[in-house]
Amino acid sequence: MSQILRYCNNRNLAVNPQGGNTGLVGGSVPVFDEIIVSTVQMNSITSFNTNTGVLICQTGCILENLNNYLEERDFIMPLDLGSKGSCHIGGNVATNAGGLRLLRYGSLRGTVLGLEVVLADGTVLNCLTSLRKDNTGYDLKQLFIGSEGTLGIITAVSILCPRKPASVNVVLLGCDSFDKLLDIFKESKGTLGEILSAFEFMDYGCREVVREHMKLTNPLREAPFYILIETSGSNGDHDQEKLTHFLEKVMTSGLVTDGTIATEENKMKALWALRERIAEALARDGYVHKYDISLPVEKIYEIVVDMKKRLGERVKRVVGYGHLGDGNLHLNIITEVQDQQLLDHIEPYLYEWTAHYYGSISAEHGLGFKKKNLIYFSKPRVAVQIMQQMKAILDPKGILNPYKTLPSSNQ
Ligand code: 2HG
Ligand code: ZN
Repeated sequence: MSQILRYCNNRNLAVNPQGGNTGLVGGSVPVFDEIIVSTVQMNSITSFNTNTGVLICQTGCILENLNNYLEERDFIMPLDLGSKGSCHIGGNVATNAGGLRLLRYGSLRGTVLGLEVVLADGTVLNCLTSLRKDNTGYDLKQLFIGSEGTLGIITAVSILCPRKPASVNVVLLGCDSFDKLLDIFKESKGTLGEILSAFEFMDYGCREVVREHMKLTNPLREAPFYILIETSGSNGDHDQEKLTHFLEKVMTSGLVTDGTIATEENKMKALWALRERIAEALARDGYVHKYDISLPVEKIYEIVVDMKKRLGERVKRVVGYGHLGDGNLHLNIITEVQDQQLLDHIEPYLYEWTAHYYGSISAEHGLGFKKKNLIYFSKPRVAVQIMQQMKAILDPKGILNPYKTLPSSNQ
């Protein structure tokens, strides 16, 4: 990697780092004539320490393979994504991907302990430590987490992995209003406490698309909202007691209309599929406008209702789902064909709305090529200027993933 970058830098050749190519904002695909530098062959595991749970591996390891490797040793990866079967750990880190376990294990900014990165001129920056604590100077690895390959190419990752939970339960609940959904969330935080490992939500439209395009049936009665709750703990009896207490509370108080619980692997997978396969189902439904925003949690469904009203019959479907526990909404708007007039009706209105409530216009997917000019909706000019200065220091010739993440100079 070092030799490739040195060569390209000397000859002013632009490069596009590419992992599993599962990104959703065009960060991993070339725009003009960039050379694709694929990390697919850098896929070996360097070491795993069973005392500390620290895994060190190369950038091109597939997330699911890492998780399988760890499960055999009674550990798991601290992140889980719908695209786990093809995404690479290096791409996950470069995107600062969030996913389904963030609620429990936190973001990669906390779990990544070290990185090895090749800089634009081929210099190898070795910060591949395994320390939990290290306050010697600036934490440079943080610069590369979420930088989408614009400041350097990540070649190896050291990451802190949790123990595989001995007991896992998945619950699917139906509920008839978003306010009640928020009450259930509050209740789950209080009653389930530290065993809560996911709190995902989806609206009725999501149920329809997974049934239509994935042939997956939701076992619950029809309801405007569904909640998928996962608990993970080290003691089955203890978890069961907490879960029963929680379910009793939400059932008797009328917050929940219907529910089902799974403890057996296949049934848990089937419930997870109803949530994990929404994006895939939507892709088969028509032309998809994807939005990935974070907002104060009580606001996140208001924009879906608003958009439904605003767009009316002009669209095929407006759906809302996502990582409620992290205040992260995936708003997807589906039309039969691409329609510029409709897009003008959605944007910048949606981004202005998000900025008004101090939200982020990209919660976990990054800015890539498609959203780079929207950065000012979520960051002040001074912050963007500092980012541009950092880019100029680390990549003075601008060869690394150009046209991505930072706004075009005329913005
Ligand atoms: C998910 O949570 C992914 O399923 C994809 O982040 C979201 O495609 C989307 O809108
Ligand atoms: Zn997501």
